[in-house]
Amino acid sequence: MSNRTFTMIKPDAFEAGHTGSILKHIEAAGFKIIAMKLIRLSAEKAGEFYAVHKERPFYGELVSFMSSGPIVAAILEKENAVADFRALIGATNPAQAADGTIRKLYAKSVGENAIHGSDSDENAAIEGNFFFSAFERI
Ligand code: 3AN
Repeated sequence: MSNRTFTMIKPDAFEAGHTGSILKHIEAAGFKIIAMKLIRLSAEKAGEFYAVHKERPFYGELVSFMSSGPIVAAILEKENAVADFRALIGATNPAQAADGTIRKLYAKSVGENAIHGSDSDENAAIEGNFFFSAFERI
């Protein structure tokens, strides 16, 4: 069980002005912010981040969406962080997300789904390292 996960508030939620509400939701659930930055990914960087999905039919759409505007990237800390954060954000498809989850509240569609949460301890470490160097974390 690891105590850290990685998240991104995606371009749809940032553009709609939901960043503050989403961060409030995350902190209220007991997650501590360890690192955070507002950044815009190039298509190349977004493609690199989502390289595991390269063969999926939605890869091109995903890369172009994730580079379409600013995102907020952050490393979060809490006991059982990965699983608890996945529960907090809800299902990938907001139509299937449980009431009260971040995706149920703020996501528009399966593609533009407001927020990312790492799906394993291993990926949480890889994704956090993709965005942050050691001196950028508290
Ligand atoms: P999750 O983010 O819930 O772990 P994954 O890993 O299956 O979901 O997919 C990664 C990202 O790819 C999702 N957050 C979503 O933005 C996008 N995505 C997943 N499935 C689809 C789809 N059917 N059509 C368009 N985009 C999708």
